[in-house]
Amino acid sequence: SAPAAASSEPAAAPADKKVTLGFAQVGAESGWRTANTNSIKESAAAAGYDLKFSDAQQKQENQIKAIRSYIQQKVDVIAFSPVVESGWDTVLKEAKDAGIPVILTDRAVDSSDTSLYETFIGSDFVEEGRRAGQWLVDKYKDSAEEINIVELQGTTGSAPAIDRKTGFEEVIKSNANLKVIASQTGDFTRAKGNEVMQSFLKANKKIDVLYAHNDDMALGAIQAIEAAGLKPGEDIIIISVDGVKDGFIAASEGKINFIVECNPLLGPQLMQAVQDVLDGKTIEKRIVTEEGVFTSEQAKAALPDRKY
Ligand code: GZL
Repeated sequence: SAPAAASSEPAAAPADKKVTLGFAQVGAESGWRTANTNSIKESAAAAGYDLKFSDAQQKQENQIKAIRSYIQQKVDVIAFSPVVESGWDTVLKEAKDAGIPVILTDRAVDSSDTSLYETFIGSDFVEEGRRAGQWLVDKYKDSAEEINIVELQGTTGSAPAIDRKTGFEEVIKSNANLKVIASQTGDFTRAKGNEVMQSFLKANKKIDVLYAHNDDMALGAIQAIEAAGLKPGEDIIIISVDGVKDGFIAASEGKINFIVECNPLLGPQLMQAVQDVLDGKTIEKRIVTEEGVFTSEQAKAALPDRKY
């Protein structure tokens, strides 16, 4: 019988294998996170990498599952933004044993074994907290009034929530009149920020300042403040962190008084780190992202140029 028709074409030489990057994202909880995800996806495409991407809906067990699936798929590099600081050693050891390098972006882990990851690319959240506190200390430096502060913390156990609180408290303790009278997590979301701010307003008759660990919680709190018949930015001074578009718009309207920028555009630095790791280069264990601060007036001026 005639042999099966062989392909007339010579077998194509396997295209040199594309770099595969497995990224386990925190979730889609905030405008910052959306901008961060977009930066990672665009940068991976620009680098010609095959990106495998997962959204953990802010649950650590989902991130761990995603990392395990990347190990099974034998990706070249794993990167992720740890939703909380603790509980990563086991899965990171599995990646190490599988010979897959890991890069941390955005948030840190508290592992004492720093051989479990190649580098951590992200902001200095303690410094962000200090910058928030310093603006408040400067604002009230000549005042003898007792200033009641309420704080909307980020996700419990996350590096930004822990560190932004630490940095803020470190600076405001220089003025005994600046008192944090209530502090609770709003989980970095607008809905929770609104809900917790409502409870703050019910429980405290005098609130002078809100310190929100991100713009989304500040924007949720603004809804609650306005629903209570108060003027955000006037009756209650608002300091926020991130600097996403909606945060800048609120600041340009005078509803947020001071924004500490937290840069989400980590994609380019991540892809460079991926390439350096694959090229066998040694890279800095810690890569700090550049970012600034903006008063309402500065936010208004900068708004047209903002990329996210
Ligand atoms: C900070 C990042 C935080 C943002 C929030 O680097 O981890 O998570 O400040 C986001 O908006 O939800």
